[in-house]
Amino acid sequence: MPIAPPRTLALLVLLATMTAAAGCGGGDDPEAARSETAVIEEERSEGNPAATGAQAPGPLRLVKVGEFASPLYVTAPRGDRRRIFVVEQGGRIRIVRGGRRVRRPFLDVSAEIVSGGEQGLLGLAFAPDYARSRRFYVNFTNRSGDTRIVEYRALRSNPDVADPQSARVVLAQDQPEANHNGGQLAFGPDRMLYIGLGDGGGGNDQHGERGNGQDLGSLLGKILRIDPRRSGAGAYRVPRDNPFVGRSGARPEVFAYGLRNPWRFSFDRATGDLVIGDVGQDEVEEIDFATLRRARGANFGWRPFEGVRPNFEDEEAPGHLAPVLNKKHDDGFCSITGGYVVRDPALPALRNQYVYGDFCDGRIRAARLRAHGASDDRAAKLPKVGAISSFGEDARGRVYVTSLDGSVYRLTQE
Ligand SMILES: [Ca+2]
Repeated sequence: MPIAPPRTLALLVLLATMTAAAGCGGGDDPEAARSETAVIEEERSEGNPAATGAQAPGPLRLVKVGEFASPLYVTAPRGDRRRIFVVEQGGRIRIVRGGRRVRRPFLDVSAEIVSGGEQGLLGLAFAPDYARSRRFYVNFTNRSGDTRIVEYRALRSNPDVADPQSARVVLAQDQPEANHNGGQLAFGPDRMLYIGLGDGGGGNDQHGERGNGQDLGSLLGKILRIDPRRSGAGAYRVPRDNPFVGRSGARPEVFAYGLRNPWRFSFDRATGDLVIGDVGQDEVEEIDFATLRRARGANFGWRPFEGVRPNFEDEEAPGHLAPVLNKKHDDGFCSITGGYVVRDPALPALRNQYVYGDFCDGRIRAARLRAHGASDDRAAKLPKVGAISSFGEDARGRVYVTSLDGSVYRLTQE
């Protein structure tokens, strides 16, 4: 790895190499996922047990889902209540169905990527119409270390297997350094694909005239918004209502800017609000929060600001939004891992709160987020998890946490 600034996700490299590949469980289940319509009805029928007169919920717990090789994400297609998909940094996506891992990986791109440190298979998102189209998207660093967003389709004949022949590169972005690749992919409530890209790496956003974060002409240091479907000769479409469409010198794909390394971001499944965990440099880790409307075209401040700390005294970040949470390295934080606003009715102790973590701190934290700040920020009453690499949500809104050491847990309260 070339220049690795201290205390970033570069820490992952050590752990990644230490993590042995996990053994395989059996238990393939021939039953396919149920239809989206049936699922939504079922979901509505599940109330909060406390509100429906059931027994008061017990303490929060972590239930182990399984052991994986450097897991760093969990997600599921909309409406698929039976399966979760676990992303392994080395290039495999594993399915867990009904608590059991499906033996064969859903996808294996390990031969096409470079992995370790902040590189590897970093993100996965299923298209909103996945049940019909079987389209999904991955974000990885290819063998040259450059970012690729690639579309695949699951086999029509087997919903547990992706068709390697269906690969189609949607977006390519060169990476000047091995670190700060971003990695998150997520479809927003508007059914558009949002892509997180770091500032290009090195220290102090050193590439470009004034760095990349504040440069609207670069895709680096941004969250992008595209419709990833092919359009004529184009590999994707730029939505006409993107904030910088038509602005001279700006890339029309840009949705929000001024980001250092937005490793994980999410949309609140109830409100559509955008929450970003932007990894800090030497002093401050930050959580950014905005309604989707406010986030459109927003400047999140990097590199002039690291959290609320001025990083370049002579530079400005016009109109930038300050983070709602600033976590200092002096307090044991080193690399923030953005999470989810919990909407799982079976988690009353955390419901409507944002759960997140930090790679070094190791505690699962919770806070209530509002546009101008956060409250009740605290460590949740849960065991510590080493090397928190990500959080995830399944189709029911159940929340997961992944440790780069191998474990994947689901948060429960029973
Ligand atoms: Ca910021």
